[in-house]
Amino acid sequence: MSAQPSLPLVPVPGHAERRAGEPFSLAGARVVAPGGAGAPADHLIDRAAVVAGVRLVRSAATGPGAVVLRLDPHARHAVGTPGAGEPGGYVLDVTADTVTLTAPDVGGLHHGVATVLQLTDQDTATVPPVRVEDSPRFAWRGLAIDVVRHFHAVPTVLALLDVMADLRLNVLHLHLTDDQGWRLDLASYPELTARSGHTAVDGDPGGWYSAQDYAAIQAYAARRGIVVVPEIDLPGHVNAALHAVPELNPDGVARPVYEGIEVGFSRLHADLPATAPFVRSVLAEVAALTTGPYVHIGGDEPPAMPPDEYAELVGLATEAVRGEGKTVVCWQEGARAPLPAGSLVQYWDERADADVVTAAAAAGARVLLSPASRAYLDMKYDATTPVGLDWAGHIDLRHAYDWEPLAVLPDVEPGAVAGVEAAVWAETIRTPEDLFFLLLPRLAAFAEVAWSAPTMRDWSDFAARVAALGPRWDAAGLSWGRVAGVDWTPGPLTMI
Ligand code: TNX
Repeated sequence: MSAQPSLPLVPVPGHAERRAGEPFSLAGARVVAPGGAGAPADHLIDRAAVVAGVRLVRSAATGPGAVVLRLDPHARHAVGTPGAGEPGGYVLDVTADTVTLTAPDVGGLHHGVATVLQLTDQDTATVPPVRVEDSPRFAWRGLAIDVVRHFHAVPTVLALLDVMADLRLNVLHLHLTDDQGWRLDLASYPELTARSGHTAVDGDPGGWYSAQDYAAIQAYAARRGIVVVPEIDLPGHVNAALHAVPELNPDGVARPVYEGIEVGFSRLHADLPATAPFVRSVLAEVAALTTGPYVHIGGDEPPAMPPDEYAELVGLATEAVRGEGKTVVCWQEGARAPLPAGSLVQYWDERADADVVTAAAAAGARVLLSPASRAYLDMKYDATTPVGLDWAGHIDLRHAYDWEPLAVLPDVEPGAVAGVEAAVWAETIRTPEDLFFLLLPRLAAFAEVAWSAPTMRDWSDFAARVAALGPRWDAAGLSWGRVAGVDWTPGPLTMI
């Protein structure tokens, strides 16, 4: 929209203005965070140490040198943005003397902290004087990562959580089970990881999270305002379970390990006595280990089975999740089965008939938009990209940026759209370098689609702002794609 130089912020905020005056120095600053602002304060202290090399201290003393984080139900935010009613907004005032961040909810404080960190000059540890009023367009701004086809160890997930927080993303969806492996250790069925934890695509090394690892990921995420959603994929995509638990097979014989990347061949059987106890115990334990309010039950790409049997198996799963007080999330295929009111249905497959999703939304489900041709960041950038798939096309940076979520399913009421979620499937991703190379810079484009008002979005403005993130990714030791269309020459943006 505007041709004026922007502050180097991604996603672009609803309103931001550069003020006259000297910058605020983070060196020696105090963080004043009364009431429920402890997690955002920790977020700021943790990240300021890494981003700007400063050691901030908690204090109750306001006045010059203070960074004040305050929950205020009346915080006025987001002038003119359509998402002004969504949680997560904040108001930020930076002067030479103080930084004042107010938000009506904790998420807003986290997002304001991310803005402070992005504005921080890494060399001088100073923040320019600004006023920012901002709020998200969509409440759910997610990223799904597949830790099954190839495993991503805890440090990689934590590094990813830092990148997500920086981009104001607030949901990490972990795809924990599939045909190739089982990645969460459960006391109710220890054989799942014992037998299917070490396997992965092409015989590559696998791995799994202990309950402690999972707790550590969730705690780190919470400290950055991110909720973790675990996915146990069923009734298809279950070969790892069929390998570990023989009783889940009609002949009682364990299925062999699967190291390929085909889909749609494995399934649970509703009529086997082992099936219901398995589904109930696994989901109850996963729900109990999960601090957030959601459990994802998969439901995608079931092999051919009678619709009644599919509905019965999905019903078993939704009842188990509901019984633990959690909200159900499922892939779009799950909408073929009756779902509890308030469930979330995740749309991904643009080749399939979307009527089932539209009907579920009309009946009270909320919709997550993950259209593969835009949001599947495991797609190659172009034909020369050395990793990634291309079944949903190529996604260059501009293609990841220039799309309108509410046009994806035009028959779904905008009010039924909970948000958007990117996904990165790991068939071809062997290393953290592969992962971050596919995510960056496209995750920044996705984050702006998720956060910013359509009227604020502009490709060439984005291309100028995203260039400022390259040196930050370098400083964090992350690989990323120096893709065409952006002038990645190092050097700060002029801030006016
Ligand atoms: C589709 S998304 C899948 C995954 C694959 C992915 C590859 C979904 C619900 N199913 O099993 O990994 O495509 O891009």
